[in-house]
Amino acid sequence: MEKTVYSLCFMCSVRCPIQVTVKDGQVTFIQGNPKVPGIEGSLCPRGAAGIALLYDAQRLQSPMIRTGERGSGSWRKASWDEALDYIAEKLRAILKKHGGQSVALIERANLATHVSKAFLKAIGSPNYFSHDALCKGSVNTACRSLFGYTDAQMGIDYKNTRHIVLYGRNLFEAIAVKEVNQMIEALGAGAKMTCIDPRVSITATKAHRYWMIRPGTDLALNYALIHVILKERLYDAAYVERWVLGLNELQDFVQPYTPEWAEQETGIPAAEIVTLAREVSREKPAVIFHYGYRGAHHTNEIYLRRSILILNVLMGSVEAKGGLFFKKGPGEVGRKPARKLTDQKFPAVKAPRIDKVGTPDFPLPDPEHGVPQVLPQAILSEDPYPLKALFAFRMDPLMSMPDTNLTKKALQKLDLVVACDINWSDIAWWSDVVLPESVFLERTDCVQQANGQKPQMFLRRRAVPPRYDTRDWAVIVKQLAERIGAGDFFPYQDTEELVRWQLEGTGFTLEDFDKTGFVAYTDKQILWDRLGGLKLKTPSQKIEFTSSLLENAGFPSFPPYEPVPAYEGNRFRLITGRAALHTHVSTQNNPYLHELLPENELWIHARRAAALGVKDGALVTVASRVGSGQIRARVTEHIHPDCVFLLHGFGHEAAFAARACGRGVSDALLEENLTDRVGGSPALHDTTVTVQPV
Ligand SMILES: Nc1nc2c(c(=O)[nH]1)N[C@H]1C(S)=C(S)[C@@H](COP(=O)(O)OP(=O)(O)OC[C@H]3O[C@@H](n4cnc5c(=O)[nH]c(N)nc54)[C@H](O)[C@@H]3O)O[C@H]1N2
Ligand SMILES: Nc1nc2c(c(=O)[nH]1)N[C@H]1C(S)=C(S)[C@@H](COP(=O)(O)OP(=O)(O)OC[C@H]3O[C@@H](n4cnc5c(=O)[nH]c(N)nc54)[C@H](O)[C@@H]3O)O[C@H]1N2
Ligand code: SF4
Ligand SMILES: [Mo]
Repeated sequence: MEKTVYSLCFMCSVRCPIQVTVKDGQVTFIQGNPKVPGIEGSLCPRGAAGIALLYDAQRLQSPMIRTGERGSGSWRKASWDEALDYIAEKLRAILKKHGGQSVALIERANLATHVSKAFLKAIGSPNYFSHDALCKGSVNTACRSLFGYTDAQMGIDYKNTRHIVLYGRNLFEAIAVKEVNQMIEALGAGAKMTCIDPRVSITATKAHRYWMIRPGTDLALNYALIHVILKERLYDAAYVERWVLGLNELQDFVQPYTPEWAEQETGIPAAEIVTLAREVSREKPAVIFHYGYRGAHHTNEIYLRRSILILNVLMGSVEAKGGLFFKKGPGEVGRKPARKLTDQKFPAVKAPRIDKVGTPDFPLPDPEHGVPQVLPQAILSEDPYPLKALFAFRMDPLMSMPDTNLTKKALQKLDLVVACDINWSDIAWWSDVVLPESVFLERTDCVQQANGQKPQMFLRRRAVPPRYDTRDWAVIVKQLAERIGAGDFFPYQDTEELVRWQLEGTGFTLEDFDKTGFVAYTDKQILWDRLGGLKLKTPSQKIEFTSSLLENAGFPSFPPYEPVPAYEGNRFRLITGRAALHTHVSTQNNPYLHELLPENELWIHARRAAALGVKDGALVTVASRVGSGQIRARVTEHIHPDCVFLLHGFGHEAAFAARACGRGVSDALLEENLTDRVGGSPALHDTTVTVQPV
C-alpha cells in the first residue's frame, strides 16, 4: 500500500514543506511539497537525508539514565515511567529548596516552543532560553531599534529584487530552499548579486561582484557607502523624508568616513565602493542589503546590522516590491492565529532572568529568547542567584555556545541536567537523563503560524509510527508536568489533540491540511502603502536612525568606528560558517551526510601557510586562549590572509554517535565566550587563534 503525506522537513529549522511517500509502512521517498509555490518539489541534500535519519540505528532509541560520572559514557536503559519519575523527584526537591527560578530550559526555538514556555511558567521560572541570541540576537535588537519589529517579523522579497548585497550571507550553502529558488529566479530575470565575504563561498562564485573584505571590517564599508549615498543624494528622498528620524545626525556622523578611508580599513578600492552606491541606487527601491541570517560575529554586531538596515531604508526598500517587508499575520485580514499554551493564565513570576536580560545590566536583548551564552558565567558565579537544573531540548549548548570547556565547568555545578534529543549529541552525553524524541517523520507537531506577505499555517504530520521507544516533546512535557502537579496547563493526551485545541477559533480544522499540507488565510499578497501606510512600532512611529531604544538605555545610535588590527606571524582571526551538506551540530552522524562530508578542515591562505610551513592536507594544531585541537589544513588562495575558516558542527565527543565521534574540531571549543552587550549575540568571530604544523 502506498500513501502520500504532506509534512514539514526538520533536517534543519527552516521547515521546508515536504511530500513523503510511504510504501508498506516504510518511507521510500521525500521531496519538496510540489503544491507550495517556491518549493515545487525541491529539497536540499540534508532534507533528502531524512530517510537515513529515520532508519539510523545509532540514534536514540529509549530513555537513558546516567550511571557513571557526567560525560563518562556509562548509561542504563530506562522505561519512560522510570525516567520521568527520576526527573520529577529531583525537580520537586529543587523547586522546594531553590524556587522556580533555579530551573532553566534551553532549546532551538521550534513549533513546540509554546509548550516549553508553558512548562517554565507553570513552575514559576523566568529562565527560558532559545537559540535566537546565538544565531542572530543582535539582528533582532537592530530591527527593533529601527522599526519596533523583530527580525522574525520581517521578510525579504528575493524574487522581485533587482540587486542584492550579501554580507557573508551564504545563500547557496546556508540554505533555505524557498529563498534559494526565489534568488535563482531573480538572477534569471537579470537581478545583480554583490557578495562580500573574506572567503570564497559557493555564493561568492555565483555573484556578479565579489569583494574579499578584510574580516571584521564590514561596518567601515557601510559607513563609507552611507557617506557616498548621502553626499551624492542617491537615496529615496520622498521615503526618507516621510519616515526617517535622524537623517541629519547620520549625515554629520558619516562625514569623516570617506571611501578612501574605508579602502585602507577593508581592502576594497574606494572607486568600487562609489560604483556600488551608484549602481544600487539606480535600481531602488527593488534593492536588498541583506541584514544577515546568522548575525553573531562581533562585539559590536548590532551596529553592523543597523548599518545594513539603514542602507535599505535609504534605498526606500522597506515594504517595497523586491526589498524587505513586514510580515502580515491573520489579524491583517480579521482572522485569528493558532492558540498557544502560553495564552493561558499562569501565576506571576517575580524573579528577574538569570542572564539579567531586561534589567539595567543587560537591557536590550529580547527577553522572549534570552541570551544563553551568558548562562555558564551566571551558573558559576551564582549571580544573581543559583541555578540548579537545566533542560536542553533540541539544542546542544556544548557545541552551539562558544567555549565548550567553560560550559562543561558550569554543567558540573548543576544538580540536574536533562537532554531531549534524537541523537547522541554531546549535551545528551553530558546529561543525567536522556529523553529520546520521535524524529520528524514519526510525529505530528504543533501548528506553524507562517506569517508573511500572505498569512498561512503549515503542519508537520506523522508519516510513519515511531520505530523505537520515543515520544513527542509536547507529550513528554505534559507527562512530566503531571508528576509535579502542573498537568492542568497541558489539556491534551497527544500532539494531534493539542493541534485541534490550537486550531479552535481559527476557522480551520486538522483535516483542512490533508490535501496540500497548508492552509491560507487569504489569496492575495499584502503590502502596506510604502509612502503612506507603514505601521511602525517605534515610540516615534518613524524609522529611528537615532534610536530611542538605544539612547534611553545609554547606548549611542552611531558609535565611532574602531579599527580592526592586522593579523600576522602565526596569529589569525577565526571565522566559521556552514556547508550545504550539514546542519549545525546535528547531521554529522547521519549515514548519508557523513559519507559525503565526514570531517572539517581549516582553511588557510597559501601565503600565510607557506610562511608557517603548513602543507595542504597536513595536520596542524589550532589553538586559542580557551581550547585547541588538531585538524587538516586546506591551503587555498580563496580566503583572506588575516583569517582561518572552520566549518561549524564537527568534533563530536559522544562515543555512541560513532561515525562523527572524534572527527574534526569544534569551533565552539576554540571560540572565546564574548558577547555584544548591546544586541545580545555572541561574538563568534572575535577569537584569535594560532596555527602551527604538528
Ligand atoms: N560555535 C558556534 N556556535 C553556534 C553557531 C556557530 O556557527 N558556531 N551557530 C549558531 C546558530 S546560527 C544556530 S541557529 C544555533 C543552532 O544550535 P542548535 O539548535 O544547538 O543546533 P542544531 O544542530 O540545530 O540542533 C541541536 C540538537 O538538536 C537535535 N535535534 C534535531 N532534530 C531534533 C528533533 O526533532 N527533536 C529533538 N528533540 N532534537 C532534535 C540534534 O540532534 C542536535 O543535537 O547554533 C548557534 N551556535
Ligand atoms: N546547509 C545549511 N543551511 C543552513 C543551516 C545549516 O546549518 N546548514 N543553518 C540555518 C541557520 S540557523 C542559519 S543562522 C543560516 C546561516 O546562514 P549564513 O549567515 O548565510 O551562513 P554562515 O555560514 O553562518 O555565514 C558565515 C559566512 O560569513 C562569512 N564571514 C566571516 N567573517 C565575515 C566578515 O567579517 N564579513 C563578511 N562579510 N563575511 C564574513 C563566512 O566566510 C561565511 O561564508 O543558515 C541556515 N541554513
Ligand atoms: S533547508 Fe533543507 S534541511 Fe532545512 S528544512 Fe529545508 S529541505 Fe529540510
Ligand atoms: Mo541560526
